[in-house]
Amino acid sequence: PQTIYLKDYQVPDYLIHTVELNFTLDERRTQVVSRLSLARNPNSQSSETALVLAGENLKLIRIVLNDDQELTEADYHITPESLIIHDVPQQRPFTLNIENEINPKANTALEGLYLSNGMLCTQCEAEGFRKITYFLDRPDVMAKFTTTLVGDKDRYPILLSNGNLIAQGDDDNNRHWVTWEDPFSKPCYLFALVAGQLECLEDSFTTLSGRKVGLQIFVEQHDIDKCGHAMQSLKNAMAWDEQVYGREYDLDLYMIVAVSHFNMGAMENKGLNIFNTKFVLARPDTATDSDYEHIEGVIGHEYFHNWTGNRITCRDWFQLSLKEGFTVFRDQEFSGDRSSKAVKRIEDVNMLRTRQFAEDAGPLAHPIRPDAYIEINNFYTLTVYEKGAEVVRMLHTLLGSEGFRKGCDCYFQRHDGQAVTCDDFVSAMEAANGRDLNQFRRWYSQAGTPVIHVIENYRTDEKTLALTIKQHCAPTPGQPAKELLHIPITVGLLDKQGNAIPCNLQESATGNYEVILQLTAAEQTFTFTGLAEKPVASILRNFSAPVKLTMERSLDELAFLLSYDSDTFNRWEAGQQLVGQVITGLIVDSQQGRPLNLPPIIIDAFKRVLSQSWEDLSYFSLLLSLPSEGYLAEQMQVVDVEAIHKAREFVVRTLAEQLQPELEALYLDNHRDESGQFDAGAIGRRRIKNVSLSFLSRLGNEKVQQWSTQQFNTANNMTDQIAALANIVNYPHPAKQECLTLFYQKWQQEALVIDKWFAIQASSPMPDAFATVVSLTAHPAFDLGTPNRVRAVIGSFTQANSLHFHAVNGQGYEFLANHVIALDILNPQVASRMLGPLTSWRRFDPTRQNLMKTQLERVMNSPSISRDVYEVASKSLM
Ligand code: HT7
Ligand code: ZN
Repeated sequence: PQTIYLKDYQVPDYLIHTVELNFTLDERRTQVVSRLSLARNPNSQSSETALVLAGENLKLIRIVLNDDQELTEADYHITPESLIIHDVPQQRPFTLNIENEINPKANTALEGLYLSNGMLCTQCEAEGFRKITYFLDRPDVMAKFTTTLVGDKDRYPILLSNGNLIAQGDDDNNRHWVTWEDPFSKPCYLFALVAGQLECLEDSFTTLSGRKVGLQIFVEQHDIDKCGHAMQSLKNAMAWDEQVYGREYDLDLYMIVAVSHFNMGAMENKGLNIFNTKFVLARPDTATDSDYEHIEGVIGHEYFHNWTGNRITCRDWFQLSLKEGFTVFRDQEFSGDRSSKAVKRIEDVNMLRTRQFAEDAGPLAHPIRPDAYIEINNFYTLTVYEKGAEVVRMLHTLLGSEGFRKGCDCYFQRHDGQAVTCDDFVSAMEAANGRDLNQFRRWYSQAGTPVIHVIENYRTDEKTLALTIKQHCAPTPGQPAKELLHIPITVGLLDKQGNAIPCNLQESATGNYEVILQLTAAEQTFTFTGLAEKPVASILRNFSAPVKLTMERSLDELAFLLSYDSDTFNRWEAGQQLVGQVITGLIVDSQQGRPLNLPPIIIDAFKRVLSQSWEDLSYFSLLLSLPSEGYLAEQMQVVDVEAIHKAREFVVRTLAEQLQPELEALYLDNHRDESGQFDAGAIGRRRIKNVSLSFLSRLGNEKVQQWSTQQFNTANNMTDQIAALANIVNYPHPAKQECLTLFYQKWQQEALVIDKWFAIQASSPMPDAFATVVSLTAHPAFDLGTPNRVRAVIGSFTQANSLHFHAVNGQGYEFLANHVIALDILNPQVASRMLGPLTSWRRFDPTRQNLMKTQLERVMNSPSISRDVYEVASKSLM
């Protein structure tokens, strides 16, 4: 397979001004007629005059040039990936009418036009449009689209595409047609069509300038009672973007369609978002509080793309983080404003540190703006999205809210209607703020997670605290030497009583209680003055940069910060460090066969947290949660899944034993039926109650088992029901099979709830987990063709069940390889994502390394492997 390089970027040789599409819809034989108005790009750098259109799996029927010249086979050449027309007008605009056929039913890759539960829908990002018709399928070719859909009235009563509905009518043979016109120029990856039997929830939103926008959410009939939250989320997002960024919606209609077969979360097609049902459908009894929050986040994300992605798009796919990093930053802030800023930040950092840091330290590490790819679908990564968002967040930190907003305004004003680069974004920030961000730009080109090492030196005689900070970044594939980065490090100081004290730097005594240190050199010393006693420094507040912070901290100092730090992120982080250090010690004890003991400082710290009264109960529940097994694995040189599990479980169980009365009281005090209430208080009470139940479930006592069964049987909301079921499945419980059967019977018509049923069993630490997973893949409701189901079973087992996936007999690895090979034939995109857990083989002991490599090689050598899977497997073996 061919590698594409950023350095080879050239402007398109031809531009497309308008596109008129006509679809005659049919499950097996959809006819596509496309009329393109084209012209040679005056800025083309190439002497090549042939017109090369991208196209895959298309049956070409005819091509007509300028309405009168039907091309013959001598005039063009077809390859598996393109249509090359040898001779087209160079000096004046011309038209091409192309007619082709496609087979949506055979499209199991879910890219292009495909079938989901009888509904026809499209997914064109990144390069799916070329599976619909021949086109200049690249984001810097922006055109105005008019789309006519013709279909059977019974089968396809609803016919949707981008923009505004401008005409409709009836045809013969019980068919009807609708024409949609999108007034905005767009790249073809934002094209969408949907046709099917759909119900619609309607509402409206009046913009700041007084325009009324129609809002429509389309779903399958049985889901119409689960759209209310998505609609409210959309209205919240529209209002937020006006308030925070001054951005209004620009069409008269905003449509969202929920489909059950979808490769990712959702897609921001102009005016016609297509969503995975998982991020639309919610009813208190079917969706958890976290589901509700994710729905609001994803609805916001896709809505925010209208400005950051659609109005201003990417010049090429290397610039993906321009729209994704920025839009994730926007959705994170939106979610933080809607719920708890503290909790949202911790959740985001948790995910970054466990999953993105691992990606950045592995064989597939790449900068947020990659410089080469084989298959672009493999670059919708945590690095491009989540680290990309952290880079935008650092700009926000460095420039301040106002400066950042000025930079955004400048970016929107300069580039509206254009396809631009990450560099253009940074330039707008520079121009609006009079700042030089040249060193900062390296964040876009450099892979790997920098390590920041801090050494403190307090001088009683001078009343100063000097922080010497070093930065270092280990080599990553293709980048042996790293450049120095510009890193904002937010710092606060606490006195012995835990009060904040002014941070007066030697060179600028501002008297502020917080300061942003600008680390730009390999080593820099920052000296704080006027400190009569040694303060406790709170460093990297709010996780101000995506780095690993190392410094010597005693357990006492961490316990102090856990009690007093006013920065909610660092307060939680101190608790994580405190417990993390202890678990790390216990892992070694376990490996060396020593008895495990929990130091009293941990129990005291938890007691203190438990004894305080907390307004934000979701935050409280995070303070009580231990670092995950994934995070602990990240801290180890050689990952030992068994020792991690054993040590962590020992700590949870001991805490449950030592704090049983407090945890029981917490459970009982917060156990009430507030189903249907989604205010912070009700959500927080459910969280804290279920965290307590999870601790107590480790004790295996009958009383707690009964609490779980009772909660399971009586819960009127999915948060409580699934939390109870998780405890019943994850720890020995006499009613396990009965509860699983009851749950399945109750929810078998609700695919998203059944996904939870699969996922819980696949991620269980119980000894029979592997046998269970194997039997789940033979369950009648398991289907390799449904990505949500694949993620629920195979994804949960391989990504959320390290203990069993990494069983030393290698059966987990073989299981994954078998499924990736089978899945690759149907859906390469999802297959390649599923392969991820095998790529981290270097992190394990030699036995496991060999077993994992053997399976990766087997995948690599399987016949007709896709480009997607080949790229991941081959790069991880290099
Ligand atoms: N921009 C969207 C990306 C996406 C996608 C990419 C590849 C294959 C399928 C896909 N579905 C959606 C989603 C987003 O980031 O908003
Ligand atoms: Zn996005």
